[in-house]
Amino acid sequence: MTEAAGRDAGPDLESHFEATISHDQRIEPRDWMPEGYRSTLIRQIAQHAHSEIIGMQPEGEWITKAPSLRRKAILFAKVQDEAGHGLYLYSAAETLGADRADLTERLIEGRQKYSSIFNYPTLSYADVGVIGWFVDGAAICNQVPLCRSSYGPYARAMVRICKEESFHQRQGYELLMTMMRGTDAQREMVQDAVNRWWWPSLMMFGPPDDDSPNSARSMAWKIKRHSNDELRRRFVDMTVPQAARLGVTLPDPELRWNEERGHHDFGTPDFTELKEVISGNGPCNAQRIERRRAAHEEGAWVRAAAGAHAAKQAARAREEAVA
Ligand code: BYC
Repeated sequence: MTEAAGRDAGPDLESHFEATISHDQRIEPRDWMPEGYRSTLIRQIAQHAHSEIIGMQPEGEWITKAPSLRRKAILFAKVQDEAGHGLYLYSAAETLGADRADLTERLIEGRQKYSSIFNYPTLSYADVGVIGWFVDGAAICNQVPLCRSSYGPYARAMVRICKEESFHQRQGYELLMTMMRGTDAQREMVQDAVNRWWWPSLMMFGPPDDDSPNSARSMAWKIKRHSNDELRRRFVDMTVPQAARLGVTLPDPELRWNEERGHHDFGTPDFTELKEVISGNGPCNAQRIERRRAAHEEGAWVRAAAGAHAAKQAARAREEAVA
């Protein structure tokens, strides 16, 4: 627990916290915060960090199979960016007193979640493009408002992450545009990938608002700025014209423009499937966690070496201070 969070609240500290939130100012690690605020942030930031790290797997599988050196280099860079996002986010969680090794243990033991979307298989190279377009597109809808999240280190991490996510989305869309200009077989691959990823992408925004236990509290604290359903609607409105431009059909017979509302109407994702995937029963959950566990175990010597190096440096610094 951070020193600030551990202090007794007292009316001054609590009202200062409430005033900071209501004036749209930032809470910083040194500030007093309610324990629920701290634990909610750790939960959300850790889940987000885990999603970035697990999210390297579905696309990473295509690095060795990318069709050209250029596409390989692009995919390599994107997957590396995701590792970077995970690291910023773990650092943001550390400012709240979380321990990175403990968070990793929780992920591997299934005690902390990561995004449902990364439990679906990447069956063709078109999936790489559709992940960029849909998954990074959904991430942008969800995460741009998080740049105004009330917790400073999280909001600042989001600024950089969102810039990179925008770039990722455009690379996915450009890849798909190229495939759509290719052969019939390539166009079919793109449509097939769109069919498989559309509904899981809508599920990324979480359960519907009336079944979202954390939303009200998180929005009152301005950790979250918009509800799950609102962000899902924004994503649909943003994506439909892009699909038309690309020349693919989104697999939803209920999808149509509603003139009166000024938004698209669309079908309901299968939220029972979302619950199943979140509970560990998606198509790739076991494989994703197993691979993460193996990577963590194989990396033990690197962590030990880094720890020994840091201890040596600290000892040297102490000796120099005494001399
Ligand atoms: N998958 O009360 P709710 C990325 C959980 S990374 C799994 O609505 P909340 C990218 C939720 O945690 C994408 N779990 O929760 C990476 C809660 O469980 P607990 C990740 C989900 O927190 C690489 C329970 O269901 N993005 O974009 O208010 C390459 C009830 O839900 C999901 C973030 O993490 C789900 N889809 O709202 C490319 C963004 N949905 O913890 C791209 C930050 C819900 O109570 N996170 N759950 O046991 C958020 O904005 C919010 O945490 C969520 C959920 C909207 C995801």
